[in-house]
Amino acid sequence: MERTLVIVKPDAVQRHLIGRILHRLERKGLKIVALRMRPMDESLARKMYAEHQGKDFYEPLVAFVTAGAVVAMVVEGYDVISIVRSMVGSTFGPDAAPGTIRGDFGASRRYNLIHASDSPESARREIDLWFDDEDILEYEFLDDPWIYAAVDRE
Ligand code: 3AN
Repeated sequence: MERTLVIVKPDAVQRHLIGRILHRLERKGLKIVALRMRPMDESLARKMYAEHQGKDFYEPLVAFVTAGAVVAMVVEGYDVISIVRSMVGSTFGPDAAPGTIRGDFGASRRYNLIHASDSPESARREIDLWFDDEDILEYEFLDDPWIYAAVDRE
């Protein structure tokens, strides 16, 4: 079982898309195991995007993600990192395939609605930045046995 960090970014919060994004994750069968709304303060933003420091878009990126409230969550499931990345789509809406979150809701090359961890290492690092261990819940869905077959759990 894997976990990933998802952030509904300030543009998506302002555009009333929190519910629609949560709904897509839920109807896919993924489990939200931690959820909080908060501002992304500057030091957290700089830690999140440390790998992009020095690039021309780094300062505008920090300004964008710190511009308003965000919703951060830990999402759990088998292969969840790659499943959520494929649901999110390419980095910017104009290139993202229809059917993906960015493809369906975004038209900007800066405001891109959502973040999702891109690897198990990033997921661990990013989840630790946003949540304490005791904020992450463990629970079962009654329909878990119908979301994943035995082969999915290997
Ligand atoms: P993704 O979110 O698709 O994984 P990354 O990890 O390459 O994208 O980049 C992290 C964030 O940096 C993106 N979500 C986006 O907001 C921003 N970013 C990446 N490339 C650019 C760019 N060329 N111009 C502006 N912002 C960018």
